[in-house]
Amino acid sequence: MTRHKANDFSSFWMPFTPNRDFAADPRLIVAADGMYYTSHDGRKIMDATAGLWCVNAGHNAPRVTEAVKRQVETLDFAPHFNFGTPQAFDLATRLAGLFPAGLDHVFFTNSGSESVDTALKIALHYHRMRGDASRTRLIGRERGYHGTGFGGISVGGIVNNRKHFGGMLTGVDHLRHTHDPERNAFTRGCPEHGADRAEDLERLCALHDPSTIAAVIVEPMAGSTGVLLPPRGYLERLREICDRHGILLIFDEVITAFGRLGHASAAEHFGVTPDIITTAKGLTNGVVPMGAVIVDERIYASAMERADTPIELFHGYTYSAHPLAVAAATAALDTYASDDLFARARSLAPTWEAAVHSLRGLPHVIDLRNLGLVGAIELAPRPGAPGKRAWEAMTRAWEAGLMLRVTGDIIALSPPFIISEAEIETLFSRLADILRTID
Ligand code: PXG
Repeated sequence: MTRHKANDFSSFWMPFTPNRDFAADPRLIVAADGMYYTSHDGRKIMDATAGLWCVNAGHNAPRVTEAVKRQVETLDFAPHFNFGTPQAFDLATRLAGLFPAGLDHVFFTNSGSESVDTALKIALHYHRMRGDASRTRLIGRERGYHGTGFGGISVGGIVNNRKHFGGMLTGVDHLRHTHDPERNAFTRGCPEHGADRAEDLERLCALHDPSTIAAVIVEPMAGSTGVLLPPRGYLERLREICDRHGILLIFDEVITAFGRLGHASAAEHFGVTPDIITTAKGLTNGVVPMGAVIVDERIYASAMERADTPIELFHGYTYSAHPLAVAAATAALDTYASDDLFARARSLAPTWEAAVHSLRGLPHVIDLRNLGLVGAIELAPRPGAPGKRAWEAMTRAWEAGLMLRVTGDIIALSPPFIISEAEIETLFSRLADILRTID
């Protein structure tokens, strides 16, 4: 006897979704190619968000699809505890070459959340290896998103992601966020005001003493909490203060790595080099789950030289460097390189910026932000119903053939880099129509 019922929407407990409402208005996807999904009712839906900021080369990128097919037939799985695959070493070497000089060693994970936990653990481990075991404090930032592991929610700064889960990491503190619409609304690119917020780190050093602080983790551009761009000079200030006090700087580049800002990394884009970079998402073009943590030479060397056990780092995942993920990542990097997609993102950015800011003056629009191929439209919340207005925009967009992401009353856009100028125009004219019709 089967207990299965078709479309029983309660069996799958959906992530970050109002589960109780979904069945009444399900948005189901059955196929994808290039810039478009196909919905269950056969409609073409433009992907204005590259899935969840991951499908940077567009869906069904031929090299990636082929590589995964080939790989599954050749070597479906191999362990990387005490054994290895040649392709994983090649991929790590290649990744090291893509990130700033000095960031030369790669630890493979399966998601952004795991990359964050891995980076935090490596930071703590580094200080211990150096005999500086009092450095245990981790500093995050308000409105930061670092995934949903206990490490990530502890350094993260989103109240709903934290308040229900008690027992988070202790010894964590937070910088203030940098979002300042009063002074910076409608800025094109990075805002003018707010670099001084980096001085919060000096304040926390004075409060806790730097000798207790292991690492600071920030998203160079905060994506998930509504596209909060770093004020000009802010990241440079953070780097200086970290250097002054021997604190490691971690950039969480789960969203920004692999071309989103027109370069391989935000570190390259901003010209600020952290000690550790966390990645995931675009690493495989979203096709197979994978993350990677890119680590500075000094950190790796301290583990290799000073560990007093044969295993230098007691950390890893069954699926670290999973062959299918390695194949997908290798093919994704091939695609980015041969189609020059980071340069394409860079060259589309001015058109994209003009399109984002063309929405100025439309009903409810209180701020517009852009950087690289990222855009945000912040709407005034409905009195007494925060988030409802943007939610309605998202559901109407789906009906109109457009996939958007919303967080609170902010609409976030992050299309695949293969988007054409004509598609940018279509996207924003559909969006403008929607903004004109919601109340
Ligand atoms: N760090 C950052 C900066 C992220 O953006 C994670 C870590 C966690 O990655 P995983 O792979 O564990 O989910 C993320 C994830 C959105 C959205 O709508 C953003 C993310 C995930 C889902 C939705 O902005 N970012």
